Amino acid sequence: MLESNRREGSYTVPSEDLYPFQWNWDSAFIAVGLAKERPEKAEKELESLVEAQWDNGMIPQIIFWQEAGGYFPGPGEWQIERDGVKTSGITQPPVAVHAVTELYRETGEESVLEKFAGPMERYLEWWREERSIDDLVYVRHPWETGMDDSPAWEPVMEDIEPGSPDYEREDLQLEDAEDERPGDWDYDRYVYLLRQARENDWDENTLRELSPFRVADVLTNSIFVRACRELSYIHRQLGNTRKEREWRRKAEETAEAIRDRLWESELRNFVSYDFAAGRKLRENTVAGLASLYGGIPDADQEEKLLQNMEKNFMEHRYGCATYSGEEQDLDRYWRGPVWINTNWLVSEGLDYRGHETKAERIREQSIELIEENGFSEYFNPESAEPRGSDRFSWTAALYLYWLDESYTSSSMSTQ
Ligand code: 9WN
Repeated sequence: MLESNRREGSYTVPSEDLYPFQWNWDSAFIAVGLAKERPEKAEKELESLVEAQWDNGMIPQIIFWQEAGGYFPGPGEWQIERDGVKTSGITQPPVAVHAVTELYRETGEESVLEKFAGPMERYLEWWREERSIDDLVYVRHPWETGMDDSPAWEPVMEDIEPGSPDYEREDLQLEDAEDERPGDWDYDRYVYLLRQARENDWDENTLRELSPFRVADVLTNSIFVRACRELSYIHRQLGNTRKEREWRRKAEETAEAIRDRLWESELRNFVSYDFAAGRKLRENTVAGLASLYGGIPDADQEEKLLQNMEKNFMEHRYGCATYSGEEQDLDRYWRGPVWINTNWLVSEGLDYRGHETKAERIREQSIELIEENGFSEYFNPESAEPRGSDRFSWTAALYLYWLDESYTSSSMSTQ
């Protein structure tokens, strides 16, 4: 399946029917999954991501290498072409840095580190320079979080008056899309934010003041911290002691900001912060559990986070649900279903912090879900029924990662 989703021998589309281009964090998860068995393909996957990096260091969310129908918003809507490459004008969480170290650990090839150290450093610098406020990184579109219709974004989206933008969705052609995909209410606002940024030439200085969506997403921040740690590890391997220390310090600065400012004791979870309105977005989502992946929580927070996880996210037949709360809908996108990439982040995080049994349970449940129901985009946690696209690349790639019997957590080397 991964072979048939690969294009031009270099990158893999998330799925043929729904997402016919290259996506940023999808490629990173795919490279993680391919690193052991097909390292040369994992390397190509990352090379094509880096080839589309903007001059300012941003790696785009979508790269339109080839024309393809069936997806909105396509290149015509974004209207961006740089050095002959068409892309979207936003990014996604920087999982790619970890994919590089994963590939290095599997191959032992120092050339991998030499090739990617520069682009990954420029990417993380971009986050720090263009997208951070007081040590927290922020996103300016729900698509940048990867968890597009998370109930956490609702208060921010409610404050947006999108008018009646003219556009046509393409995703509704998928069977049952109305029950599974985000609604038109969300799409009107997605399009509004896209067009506002386009009208302002994607200028981060302007958008930092103007965009109504400026959110320190806890998932992106946790992944950013982990990425800084992985970059520090890259520098250590390359003998750059000064940079090794510098990136470890940067990781710690953001980790501390998350601990101090994003903890929500009533929920026993970390939450996101809305810079535009100056408020916490108090929803209990898997994004907060992924703080484990960044090694964020202090001992007390970690104990409470694990209690919350057991009670509210592992209560179904299959864990982890992506959301627990009033808006829960076990069939709809990021509002409850199990997703394999967030399961990977949480299980890696649990391993990282020494909770191997809990990590193993998530892996086993994920493998069972996939073996019984296919490589779906997401799954209903109770009925296990497949949802979304049914040939979804990161589901297959992370399955390969887990299947490998010699599986060992990669996380220890970065501590
Ligand atoms: C917008 C590609 C992407 C994932 C995201 C997932 C979904 C896109 C969409 O698909 O988002 O980026 O159109 O719904 O939410 O996490 O990267 O698989």
